[in-house]
Amino acid sequence: MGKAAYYFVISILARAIFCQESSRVPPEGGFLKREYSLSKPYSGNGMTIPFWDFRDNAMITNNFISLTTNHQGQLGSVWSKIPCHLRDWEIHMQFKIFGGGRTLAADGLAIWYTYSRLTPGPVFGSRDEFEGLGIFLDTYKNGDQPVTFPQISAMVGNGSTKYDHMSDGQLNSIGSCLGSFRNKDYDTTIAIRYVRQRLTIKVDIDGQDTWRECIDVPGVQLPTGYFFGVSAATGDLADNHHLIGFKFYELDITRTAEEEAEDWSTIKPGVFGKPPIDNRDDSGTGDYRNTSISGFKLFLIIVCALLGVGVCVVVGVVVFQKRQEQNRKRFY
Ligand SMILES: *[C@@H]1O[C@H](CO)[C@@H](O)[C@H](O)[C@H]1NC(C)=O
Ligand SMILES: [Ca+2]
Repeated sequence: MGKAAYYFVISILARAIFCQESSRVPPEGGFLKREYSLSKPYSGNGMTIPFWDFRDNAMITNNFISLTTNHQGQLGSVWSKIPCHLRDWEIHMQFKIFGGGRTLAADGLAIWYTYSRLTPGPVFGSRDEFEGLGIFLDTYKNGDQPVTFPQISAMVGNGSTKYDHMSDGQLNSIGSCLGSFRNKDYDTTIAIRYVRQRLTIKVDIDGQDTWRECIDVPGVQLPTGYFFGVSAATGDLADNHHLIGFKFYELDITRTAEEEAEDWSTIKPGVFGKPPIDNRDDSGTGDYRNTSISGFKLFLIIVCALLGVGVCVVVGVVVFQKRQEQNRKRFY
């Protein structure tokens, strides 16, 4: 068996034993919705993409959507045409951000779920004072926080709060983590899960094919009826910002009849009892700090490990017995 195949098998076994979720599979109970998704090939029918609009420097090629190229002062965006009326969803977005600068690059990419769409502006190529959710893959450190970059952060805007460039969004952030997603020669993917008003952001940026948690915030209020968008911008420094795929999954969540009857289209975007959650590692070692493992997760991991060991023991016993039987047969 080749080395690569060997590692592949080991990684599958490790995932099975520790119950890790592969980043390549759809979320459990997820149903892909084409009207909010983007997948290659893109240029099958000329310069349009079904269900999406794009503008400014955004360019469609066969295998990706280029939001900006590695040139100064660019911005580009794509926006879903149909407002989303689903309450629970998960998005897996595959992207590629790369350029000549090893560490110096700008500005980054944003993923939006907002009231307005197709409005260019200063926040990663899109408008400020937005209403809804913005998730920022920020590659340039404007502020002087003692941390390394790139950074992933999230903000819920109410239509009048501004994105604070001087603190790289920290002022109004609901969570952030560090993650080096630039200049990778493997796939980089981000997952955004919104279930029962809990926002969870996970990333697969290490080429491991597994998710790592970045942000997890309960009480995030987002109305239905907003639009999805992805935008990017360059400044004095530049980078290529490529969107490879955007898979939107509707999640089937059981609710009481009462909950079903609630009107979610009129909710004001905001976060309950918002303590800004800082998920970064300020000591600067490594570029990523996973959230500490919760008691329940630890319990699950132990159960899974025990199950894995149990399976091995059972297989071992069966093999041993078979051997014994064969030996016995040989002796008679
Ligand atoms: C939005 O939030 C800011 C800061 O919390 C507040 O000052 C402002 O009045 C809010 N605006 C709206 C329209 O709710
Ligand atoms: Ca920045």
